[in-house]
Amino acid sequence: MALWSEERPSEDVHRVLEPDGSLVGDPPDLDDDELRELYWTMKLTRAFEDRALRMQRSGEVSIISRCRGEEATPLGAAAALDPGDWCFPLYRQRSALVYWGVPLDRQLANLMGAEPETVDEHLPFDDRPEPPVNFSPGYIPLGANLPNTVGSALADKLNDRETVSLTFVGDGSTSEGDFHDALNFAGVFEVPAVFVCQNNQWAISVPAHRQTAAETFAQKGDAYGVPNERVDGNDVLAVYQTLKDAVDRARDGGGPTFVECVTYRVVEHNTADEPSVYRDDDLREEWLERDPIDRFEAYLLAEGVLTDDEIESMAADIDEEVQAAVDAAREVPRSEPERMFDNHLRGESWKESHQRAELRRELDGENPFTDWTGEGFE
Ligand SMILES: Cc1ncc(C[n+]2csc(CCOP(=O)(O)OP(=O)(O)O)c2C)c(N)n1
Ligand SMILES: [Mg+2]
Repeated sequence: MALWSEERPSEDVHRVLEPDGSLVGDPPDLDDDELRELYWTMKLTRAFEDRALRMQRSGEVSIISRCRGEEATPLGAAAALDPGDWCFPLYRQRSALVYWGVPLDRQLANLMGAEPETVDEHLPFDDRPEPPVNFSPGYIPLGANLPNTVGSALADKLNDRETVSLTFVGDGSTSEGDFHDALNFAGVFEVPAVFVCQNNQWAISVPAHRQTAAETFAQKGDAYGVPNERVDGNDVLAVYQTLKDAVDRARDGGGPTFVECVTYRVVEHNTADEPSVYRDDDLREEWLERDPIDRFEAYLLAEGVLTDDEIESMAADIDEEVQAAVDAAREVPRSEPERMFDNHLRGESWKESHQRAELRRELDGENPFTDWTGEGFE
């Protein structure tokens, strides 16, 4: 039987902090400022995403997939990178972007439907630094990022560059062919790539135990000769520690690593999803007790790295930063709704013509459901 039955998460993971914040392993070598930065990043990411969710509910943001409750995984992984490295995120790794300084206003303008060129024009990097890690745009087609990451790593290897390419894959996306192609190629050619499986135990409505009959996702690396690890994905110190080793090894010519970070999707898949339709809340309640921010906060307070007063003043600064991003993003013009039909395949299928006609009617103030004329539908 799979290790994570639907009922209980597996405990077979590398961990530095227990869910209550007590230390169970040797912590990584990070100074107080670095620890505070990790904490700040998780808090800022959560506040930003919660605000974006509210903006989605009021119609300003079209859709968002939050990493709420999973922040430690993308963050711990991204923090292991060095300036000049490459990161290929999906749609649920916001804490990685926040850590490396991808500006919140630009991220929000993107969620609000502004096109990249418009964002560049209205929120340029003129008087602020560009992120020192190279981020690809977020990938939506599942698995497509993985061969691209291997290509990036191979290019660096062939050019004798000491840069590392790091990417993410969801538990569900390990069922894509691209995942297997990428790990196989990475293993054979020993490229400097690091693959992080953000196992949040759900692929929309499909639970992990229906996704694979393997005992762990990590062991999939064995089939390709890729060293693999399994980590508590809600323990930012354990994630960082494991990924730092993997990134350092890749940089030193040691080849790729596959790391499974076990976490849980405590929220909806995205704002078009309603999880109560396909799962009950019992397990979610348990995972809320393992929250990555609460755990890290308890540790930092106990170690004297943070005080309650500092946490309070951070919260005020975070509110201000998020509000400033909202104000700036609201100034960026949205793209024309019909732009969504551009750059699709070659030409336009009848489905797209139909949808375009429907959209036009809606923009003209008609209700496409009740005022259907059949016009534009050949
Ligand atoms: C190739 C492809 N097939 C299907 C989809 C639709 N889709 C979007 S997210 C998703 C589930 C992905 O689950 P997982 O890989 O576990 O990532 P998570 O959303 O849980 O982070 C699906 C099926 C897609 N975006 N791309
Ligand atoms: Mg998943």
